[in-house]
Amino acid sequence: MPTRRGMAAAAALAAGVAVLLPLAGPAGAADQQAAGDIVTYTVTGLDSVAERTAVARSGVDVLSAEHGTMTVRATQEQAAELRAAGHELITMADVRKQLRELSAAKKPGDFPEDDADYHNYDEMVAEITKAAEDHGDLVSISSIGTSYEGRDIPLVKISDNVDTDEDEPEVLFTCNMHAREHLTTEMCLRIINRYTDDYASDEKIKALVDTAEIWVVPQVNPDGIEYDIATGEYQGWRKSRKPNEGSSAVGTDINRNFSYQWGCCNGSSGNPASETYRGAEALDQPESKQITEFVDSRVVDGEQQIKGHIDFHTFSELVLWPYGYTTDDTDEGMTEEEAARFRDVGTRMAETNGYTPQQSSDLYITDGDINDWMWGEHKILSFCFEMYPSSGGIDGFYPPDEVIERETSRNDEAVEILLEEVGAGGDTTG
Ligand code: LU0
Ligand code: CA
Ligand code: CA
Ligand code: CA
Ligand code: ZN
Repeated sequence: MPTRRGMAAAAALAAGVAVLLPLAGPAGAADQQAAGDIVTYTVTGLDSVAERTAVARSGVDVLSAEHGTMTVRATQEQAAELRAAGHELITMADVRKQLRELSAAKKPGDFPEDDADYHNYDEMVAEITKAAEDHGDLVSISSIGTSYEGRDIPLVKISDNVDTDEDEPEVLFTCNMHAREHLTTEMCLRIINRYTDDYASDEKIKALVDTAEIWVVPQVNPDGIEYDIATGEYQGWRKSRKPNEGSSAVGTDINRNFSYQWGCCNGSSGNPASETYRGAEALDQPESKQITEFVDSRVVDGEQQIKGHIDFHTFSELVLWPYGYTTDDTDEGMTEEEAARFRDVGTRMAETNGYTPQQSSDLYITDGDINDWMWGEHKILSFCFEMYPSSGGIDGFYPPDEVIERETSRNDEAVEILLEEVGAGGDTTG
């Protein structure tokens, strides 16, 4: 446990006494470390939510948090404060070396040859275009709008009678909102391919597709994704690519930019240099705004048609549900029954993929995230899946492409459970 002095130091940090130094140049983890300003550490011995939240609120950038450890990026001052608070910090001076090793034979604008099975933006577009060509009766492609840099953000719909808005439960899957979480694009592509390629041969898939309307956004943040792979070396990039007025720091954390309880609760940062920067105002990022507008547009005759949602992230192997902004199980718009349903569905999904199920704020407090908005605004059963691996440093965002098949198929059953939970499938035992 932190000392009393340590707790006071953590409280001071939470109050915003420490200021993140502006990042010089492209804010990849490696560059920051080279500049000597910000260093990646693993903080151990964080056994309680209060301790993890105190670390998250200290202004450091949380890379991951699981089972009593957090991987963070901190200034020297922040590191000193955390040490004074009684925490053990392990330096990760080899992060730059790791990124270099992970980037072996990397061509600008694409994944390293070793990781060629990952889909960049153009390859993602080609893959969904092929699905639509192969299964014109089941797939239609539109766009939720364009990213800051002007890329289309494709939206894929899968259903029988796909060009008709049928009276069926609708489900939404979103992927790769955080740029470096490339495994999630593969997750959305798997869902698209599975629910189309297997339609003719798998009765259960057919029943689900026939009785639901499945929406998929494989890349919420195409600008960030392309930036992360733009050079010969991975950038460790997380945020959008929209510049910030009055700051040299680029980008906003799209998953802190949604409008439900935006910026309410110290679960995001007001500093543009922070990895969890919430933006100057809610929905000032085209990516979050257009997701919001699409979901709003699914209110038909006063009823939200989308009943279930999973936003895929990496990493930590977790199934998370709202609210993120409060550690309370129930709050405005979340009754005990509703919280119990989240826990029940989340736990059942987690039993199939081996992830740890928990309320989002058990990880750390977040405000302005997509799941809180989906539920708080629209009562959509909305989960965040943190995919493989269960732990790691910066390398956790760049698993080799050999794991794609195993780690995406790992969620097949969980996806089915969500579809069935909202009423798709009916009696499929026959
Ligand atoms: O946005 C995040 O911080 C997520 C977790 C929340 C959805 C609760 N973790 S991530 O950034 O490491 N993918
Ligand atoms: Ca490989
Ligand atoms: Ca249909
Ligand atoms: Ca419909
Ligand atoms: Zn993420």
